[in-house]
Amino acid sequence: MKHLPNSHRHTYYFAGSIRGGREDVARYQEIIEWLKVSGDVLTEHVGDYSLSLKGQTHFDDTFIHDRDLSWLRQADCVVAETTHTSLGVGYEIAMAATYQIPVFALHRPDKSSLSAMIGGCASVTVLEYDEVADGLEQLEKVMSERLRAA
Ligand code: 6IA
Repeated sequence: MKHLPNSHRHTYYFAGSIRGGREDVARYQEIIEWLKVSGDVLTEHVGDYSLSLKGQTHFDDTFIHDRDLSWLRQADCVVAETTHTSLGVGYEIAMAATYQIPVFALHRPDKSSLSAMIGGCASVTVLEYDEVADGLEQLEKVMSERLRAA
């Protein structure tokens, strides 16, 4: 698997389901590990197995919301795994569109249908995939075209 050139490190915001359900956490972790080679991932906890549905209870929701949005504003792009439906991920994608931050949505069409509000959003590039390696290959291609080196 190729990685983006290391000359410029990007800042990524990874979005994946938490309270929506943690079934895809292993996949989130693989994507995050790949992203970390070419940049900083502000939301590494999304791929953390130990962040269970009852996890991180020492932060209240207002804190989580405000912290995550301030991270989102710092990101060069959002990479979202959208297969497992999550209100929080949908909200993050909408906010990224508002801030004009590009969104790359990895989606497995054989598992779920992507909302038209995401698929039809001009800020979102949908990458349909099945195996993680294939998704990352598409991501690598589209990110090197779309993210300019500083
Ligand atoms: O609606 P969801 O929970 O599935 O939303 C998931 C998305 O919202 C992720 O992409 C995260 O960036 C963000 N998010 C939601 N909850 C949290 C969280 N703690 N910590 C960090 N980011 C979050 C939730 C704790 C809870 C499990 C008790």
